[in-house]
Amino acid sequence: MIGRGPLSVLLWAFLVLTGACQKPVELARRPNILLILADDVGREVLGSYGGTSYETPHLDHLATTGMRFDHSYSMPVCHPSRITLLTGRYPFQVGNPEWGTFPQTSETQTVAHSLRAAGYITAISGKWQLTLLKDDLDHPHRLGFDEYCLFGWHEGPRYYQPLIYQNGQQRDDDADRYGPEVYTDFLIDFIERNQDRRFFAFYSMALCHDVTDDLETPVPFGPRGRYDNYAEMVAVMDKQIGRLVAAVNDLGLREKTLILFTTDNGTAKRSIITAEDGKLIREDVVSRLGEILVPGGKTELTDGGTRVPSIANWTGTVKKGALLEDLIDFSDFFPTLVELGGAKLPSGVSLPGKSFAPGLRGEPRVGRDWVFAEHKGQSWVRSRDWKLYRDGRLFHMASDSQEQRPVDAGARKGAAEARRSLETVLQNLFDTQVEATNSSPVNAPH
Ligand SMILES: [Ca+2]
Repeated sequence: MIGRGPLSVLLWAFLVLTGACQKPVELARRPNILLILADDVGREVLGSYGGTSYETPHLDHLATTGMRFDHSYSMPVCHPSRITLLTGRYPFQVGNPEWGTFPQTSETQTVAHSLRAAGYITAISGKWQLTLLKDDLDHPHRLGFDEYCLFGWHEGPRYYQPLIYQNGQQRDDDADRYGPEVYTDFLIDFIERNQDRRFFAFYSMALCHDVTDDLETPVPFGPRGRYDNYAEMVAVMDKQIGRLVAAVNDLGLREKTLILFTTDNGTAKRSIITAEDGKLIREDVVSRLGEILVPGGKTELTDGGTRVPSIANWTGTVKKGALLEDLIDFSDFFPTLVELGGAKLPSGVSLPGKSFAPGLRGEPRVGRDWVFAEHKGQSWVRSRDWKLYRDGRLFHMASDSQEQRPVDAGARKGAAEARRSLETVLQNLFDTQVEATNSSPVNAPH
């Protein structure tokens, strides 16, 4: 027992500050982490978010037996979301890496490295997009993943007759296989092999992004004689997630495993459906929220592009049917996983995100009253109700979620105060970033 003298007070303060008092308990409760990142899936797609165009039973079950996030924000396109997720920093803070690249200085500072250093075995399956793997097959390993199974992004097909690299080699047994089955099989095998260890399994889904559009010859059709349409891809996305969850169930690991689902940006506006004479044909993607028609919002900095569905499910820890109203953006995943994994943040860098682990436990979260997104040099910060673009446009999102009417200071109660507050956030963000270079994001395929 600690006494009451000055030295004891100092000892107590030391133990609290270093986390030593709580460490044994927290270490024992460190979960496996199954992070599922779908591609091009907006809120309106999921039944649990009110979507009525598609059936998403497995995701809806994760939501009803876990927690939905109401204010979860990604970047509006694939690559910057992945940069932010893995580095914990916004793209402009790591030098605005060009499309399909990863900043070399951050290679050893990813969330995968942090979890590995804390004893986790790590794997990623599906989409990489951070280099052309044919030129650098060690890249996922260098970024902290012990194992990988990833399609050759912009090198070949990701769905039918896929081109897939696995742990440093190109697979040669996939000619008759369907990519998403391969990616899921790999991750299930990884989880089964490591069921007695703590694992970080990152399912970076190919679905529901359409086929690649920059190869000389269009990639192969599936059995339908065309490419799968968006609804068909949503169905397979949900099915593959169901397979993964069933595997975790079968191993009896649900109470030891946090399942986190999110998506890298909103639904695509159009999706490639076929190819005629070598020319790709696209169709619009429009979904329903009951009577409301919702066009895909990918590439836009609007809610349609950035306000994404997110679900946390952790049997025995996350309350069933809960709704998390905390503001969350992609920079928050890094500190969250670090906290839950008993890991450490990388030294020498400042991360903008805050852990939402308290929210998962039903506890109040401290320190985050804004989120950020950027795309092609434009950016915004927002609270729940207000959104300020760096070009000065202010929107009252609570009453104008479609951003139809910029608000002038004084035109609405609270507008001037919101503008001042968010301007300060923007100023601090851009003043404190130290690594930005003059390079700009490039306009490239996703
Ligand atoms: Ca995407």
